[in-house]
Amino acid sequence: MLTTPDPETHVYAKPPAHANADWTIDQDWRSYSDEEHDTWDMLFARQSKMLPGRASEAFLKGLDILQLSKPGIPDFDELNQILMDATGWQVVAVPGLVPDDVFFDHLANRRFVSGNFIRKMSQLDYLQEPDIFHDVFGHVPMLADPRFADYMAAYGRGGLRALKFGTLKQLARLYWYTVEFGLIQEPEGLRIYGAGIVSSYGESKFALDDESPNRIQFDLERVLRTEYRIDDYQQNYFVIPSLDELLRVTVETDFKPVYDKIVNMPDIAIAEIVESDLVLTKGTQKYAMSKSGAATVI
Ligand code: HBI
Ligand code: FE
Repeated sequence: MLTTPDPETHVYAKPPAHANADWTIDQDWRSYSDEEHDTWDMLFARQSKMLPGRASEAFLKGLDILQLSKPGIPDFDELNQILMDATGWQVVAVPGLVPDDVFFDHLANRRFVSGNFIRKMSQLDYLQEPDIFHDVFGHVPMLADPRFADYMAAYGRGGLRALKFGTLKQLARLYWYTVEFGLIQEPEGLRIYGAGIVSSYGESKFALDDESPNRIQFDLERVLRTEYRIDDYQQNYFVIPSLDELLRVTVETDFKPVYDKIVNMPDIAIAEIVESDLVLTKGTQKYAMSKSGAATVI
């Protein structure tokens, strides 16, 4: 029996002893220390200060509806009362990363899994596993939007299908380039909505303002073929024109024919631009090149 997570995937082989069969655990809100609540407050203050004018309207509205500006780590029981009323979603605590099928099953049933731990003050900017700040501050505000709420549930159903088709690698890229690192074109300008961006101090500036990354119009086939990096700021961001359009090209689309079409097409490298791209900003890739020194496609 595995008692430590898989070193590659960080996932346990089966639910830890204190977890339920569906991998959920009690949030145990009362056990957070003052220092842990302070860490949340510090991160919350730092992010919420810079988000007006940067984060999408849906995200800012979600923060407000869910009353996330109340001090301290949110209590899921309270949060869920509001979230349930808004979109039928709830947040459930898990000990860390859960297996793909478990993750998708929760999403398909409108349960968003969140780590119940918070990062240490000494690691405010980088951590390998999603903590409660990333999961709740980053992801949950968008789940208060009815359109995004439908998108995420559909993603869960799509994930279960992708496991059967053997196309998880392709589908995971959709999650990456929308739910985690998506940009949206709003009437007032480009905005961030991806949880990986809105919960990151550095990337919430970089994704909108830096000259390095490419910003490319979202296209489903293109995104499903595009590799991504998990270790640093993205070199590409994909821009959706609206949440309605995201629903139209995903929830209302059968992915099977798309998978069949792209299965024999090559993957697209991280910073590569392809012929069919509608490029909104051609990036310099200066940031990525300064870090690696290696040849990078520009
Ligand atoms: N588990 N807790 C948690 N959070 C995730 O975001 C997550 C996961 N398990 C699997 C998983 N994500 C992947 O399947 C998707 O990103 C594709
Ligand atoms: Fe995430």
